[in-house]
Amino acid sequence: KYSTAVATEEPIKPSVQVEHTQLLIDGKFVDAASGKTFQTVDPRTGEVIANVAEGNSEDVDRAVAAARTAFDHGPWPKMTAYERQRILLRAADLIEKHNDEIAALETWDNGKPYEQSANVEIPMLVRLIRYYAGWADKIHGLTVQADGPHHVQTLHEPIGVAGQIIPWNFPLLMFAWKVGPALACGNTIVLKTAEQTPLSALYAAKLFHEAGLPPGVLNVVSGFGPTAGAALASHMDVDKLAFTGSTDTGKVVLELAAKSNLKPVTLELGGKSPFIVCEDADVDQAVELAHFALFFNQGQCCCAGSRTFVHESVYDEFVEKAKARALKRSVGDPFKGGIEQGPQIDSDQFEKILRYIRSGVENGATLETGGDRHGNKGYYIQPTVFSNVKDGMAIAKEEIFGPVQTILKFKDLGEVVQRANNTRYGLAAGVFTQNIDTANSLTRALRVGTVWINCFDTFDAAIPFGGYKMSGQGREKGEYSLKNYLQVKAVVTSLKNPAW
Ligand code: TXE
Repeated sequence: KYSTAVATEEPIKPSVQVEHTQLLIDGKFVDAASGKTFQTVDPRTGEVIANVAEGNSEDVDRAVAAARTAFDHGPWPKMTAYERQRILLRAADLIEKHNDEIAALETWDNGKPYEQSANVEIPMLVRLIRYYAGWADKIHGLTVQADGPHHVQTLHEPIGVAGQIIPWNFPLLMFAWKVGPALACGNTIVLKTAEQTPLSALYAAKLFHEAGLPPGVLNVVSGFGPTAGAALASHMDVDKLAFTGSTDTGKVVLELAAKSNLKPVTLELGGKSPFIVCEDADVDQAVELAHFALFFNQGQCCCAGSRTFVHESVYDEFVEKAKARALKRSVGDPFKGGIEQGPQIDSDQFEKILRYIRSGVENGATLETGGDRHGNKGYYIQPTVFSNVKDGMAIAKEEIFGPVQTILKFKDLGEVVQRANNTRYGLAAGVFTQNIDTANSLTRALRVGTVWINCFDTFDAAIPFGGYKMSGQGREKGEYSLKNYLQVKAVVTSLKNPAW
């Protein structure tokens, strides 16, 4: 049924060893204070890859203390911007040099196709670090025209110790989105990785140290959310928190930040992004793009085009072609060439997705293809397509975060705008049309942080990303991200001889 079905074959052995499983605190790899470890698992098989040090609040305290010292006593924030820039550029070079090992670790721990890790994601990480290195020596304030005999200027200063909590779907890209701007601005960092994917960030962070990053500037703590994550969010000595993950956990960390020291928080949360195929769209292109928008990264994207709205005039043709495309999707061992889809991240996500598929069937959506696990080992799921989906169904309202495409029918643009916006989320949208007026009108009407027109998932270091409504607060990437990591100090100097 599938062009490649290797989920039941012996998994390919990754071409990399796991070198780092300890916490990275103050420039050194150390065990957790409790001595505890947890298992990180290969999603292809459910087998253990490595035992990793399990950080808890005591380790977060140690890491924050190291970051505090590195911030308060330098040299990092006080270095010249040019020196900081050079260290970031060297780190990017080292990551590029180790591209294939890092990609192999990422695929092993996460399950995403190796070709995607090696040819897309690690190069994007390198690009992003170079982009922010470029900003390091271009951060400056303003001179301000104020009333009265005063000379007024603003200084843009690093905010201090940044706490960063990242998810498992793009472990290294989320690492880069967080550490790139924070380091460029001269902050120090304690970053907590997701418990499902602790390995690649430890490797990358080590390379930052090899590039000359002073000890204590970038600390990486592996561990669980309610322990290590909560300790970071509520820490009194953390000056800023950046979080990517679920909307529910976003609410928790915002509350922890508010209840502790009111640290500012940026949040990048879930989504249920509409992908709108208008009646004048090129159907073949739209099918391919909608397929990519949903199935990319096993469907585990916060901005996945997870509500495919198709105009009634092309609906039947679209559904037939979307089904045919899903049937052609190659599913299997992500280390194998030509594989488009690997396993889901873990058994929790695997079960959650299968529950949503069952609910779609029970609620009367038409299961066009897929609907079950793929193979009999690991967390693989068949590419699944539902048609005749109605707005009220759970599969149309909630974030499935898996390879399940839901196709809905619409009649006119006013209606589709209203339905597309009728969600608590507002992360992204895709618009597929050849009419510039339709594209512009839809873009203005959609309440989302990104609109992709005749493209989807176009990410670039310079393009800001973030959500409206319950998809988040603040923006990452681009110039916008810098302001998350800067304080503004107004400096007012009295002028003795204003008449001159
Ligand atoms: O997310 P969590 P989970 C969505 C997606 C997925 C669902 C659940 O729908 O199915 O969330 O995934 C840390 N204090 N997204 O459970 O809990 C946790 O350790 C502090 C969308 O993995 O949000 C991890 O590092 N931290 C998303 C991070 O939060 C806590 C990507 C994310 O985990 C914590 C991932 C706590 N109390 C899932 N509890 C996206 N926006 O891309 C957990 N964490």
